[in-house]
Amino acid sequence: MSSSVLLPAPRSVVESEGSFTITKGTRIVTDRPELGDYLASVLQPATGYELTVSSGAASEGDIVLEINPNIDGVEVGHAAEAYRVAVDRRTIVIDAPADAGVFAGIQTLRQLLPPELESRTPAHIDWEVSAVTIVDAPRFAYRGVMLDISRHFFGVDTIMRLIDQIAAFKLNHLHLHLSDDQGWRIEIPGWPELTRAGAASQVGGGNGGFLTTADYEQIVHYAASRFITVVPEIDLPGHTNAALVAYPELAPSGVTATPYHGTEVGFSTVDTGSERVFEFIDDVVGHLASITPGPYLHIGGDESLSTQPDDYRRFIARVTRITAAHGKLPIGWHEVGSCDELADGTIGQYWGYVTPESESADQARSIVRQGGQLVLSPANAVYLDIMPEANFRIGLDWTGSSTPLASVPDWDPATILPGVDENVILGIEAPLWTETIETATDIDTLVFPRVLAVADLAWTDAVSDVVPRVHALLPRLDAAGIQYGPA
Ligand code: TNX
Repeated sequence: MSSSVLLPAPRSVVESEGSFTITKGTRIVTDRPELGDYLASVLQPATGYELTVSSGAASEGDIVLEINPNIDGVEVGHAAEAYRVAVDRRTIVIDAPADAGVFAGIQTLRQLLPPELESRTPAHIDWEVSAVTIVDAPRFAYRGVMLDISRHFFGVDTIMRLIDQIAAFKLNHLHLHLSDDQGWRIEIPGWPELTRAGAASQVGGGNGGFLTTADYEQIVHYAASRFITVVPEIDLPGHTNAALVAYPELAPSGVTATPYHGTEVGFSTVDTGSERVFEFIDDVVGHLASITPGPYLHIGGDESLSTQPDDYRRFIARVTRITAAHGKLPIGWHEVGSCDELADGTIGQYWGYVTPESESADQARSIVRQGGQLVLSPANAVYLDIMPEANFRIGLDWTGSSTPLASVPDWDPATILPGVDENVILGIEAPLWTETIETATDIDTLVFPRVLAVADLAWTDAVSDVVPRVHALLPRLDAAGIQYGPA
């Protein structure tokens, strides 16, 4: 058997003689039943096998999943996700210091099997894995995708599908952009108009929608089962037209908001001088914090062009404190770095260009100077809503050109921002803004295959040959039924 394409590329791959074949008699042996059941569920549709998951002693013919504090062989970076996969003629053993690592190892095992594994219907082939030992760990702790469910609304099923798709490539954060000018998409107790008037429409004037608390909890729970942390965002103080439609009292005096179905930015702001606005924010942040197990809560802060700069800085200082008071680490788009009184540890999300322009790099450095880390989302490299080729049927091109697959990894996270060292870079996130995205197929088309290059860049130390490796994975995406865009 030829060696498999692995993406992200692992740290160390040592091939040896022979192979292991998964049959209907293969057992999954583990003390971690949830991980065992998960592996069985990954293998079931295409193999047709209902593999037994049991605990106790392993023997020849078994797939073993186990926690092992000492996997050695390579230096293991972010140890929580480090893992080893060892395949020989007798067994497949996936071991790791923590469950997240076992899960990552399961994703590697998937890619060691034929691409037909990803099909929903049985394929009558040999499920053979060549003998190999892989030891691996990620470069960055935060490897994310953002989905904007405000410009166009997407519900639980579409979001869970995206979770499964990205988990397969070891992405571990899903940022949900839950509010913007066009729609407020999350239920908040005590503020019913947010999801009545505020969620009634979307870009183009369609029906909109919102997540109930139960929907959100279902998403968070499903994401956790895939070792993905959900990062909720409420965009403030701009990008708030939908909230102002719902509660006119939150608007600056003299401003009357009306429902907005277009795609301009920068025209809305809450009244940053109103105590009622801070009560509102305390309720919103408090509720989101209470239903979000992950450590982060994103407060937006981008493109607040209708907020006076002094007001903006005071506002951001206070909102980061409110967020911290509810036990969450605030994240803000890099503009929050214009404030020099950020709550401790506030994280910045850099969305400037690969070659920084205007104040974007200074604002990012200000966040680092105040003790925060950065998530990197350079718009002309990893914005998934930017067209993959000129004049594409969907997507934007405000970055000045399209972003083909080859451009996605064509930058160095360690040097993109002069004066910002790798040790303050928490990770990389690829946002999908949805001004032009209306269906789950549109999501597939803009996310894939480019997100694979993001996943590789965020995990792998020495990125190389991403484009041919992505091409080699396309049969796997086909088998999974992913309607990917230009490769
Ligand atoms: C800029 S990126 C925005 C969004 C738009 C996006 C379109 C950022 C923090 N703000 O409001 O949807 O461009 O690419």
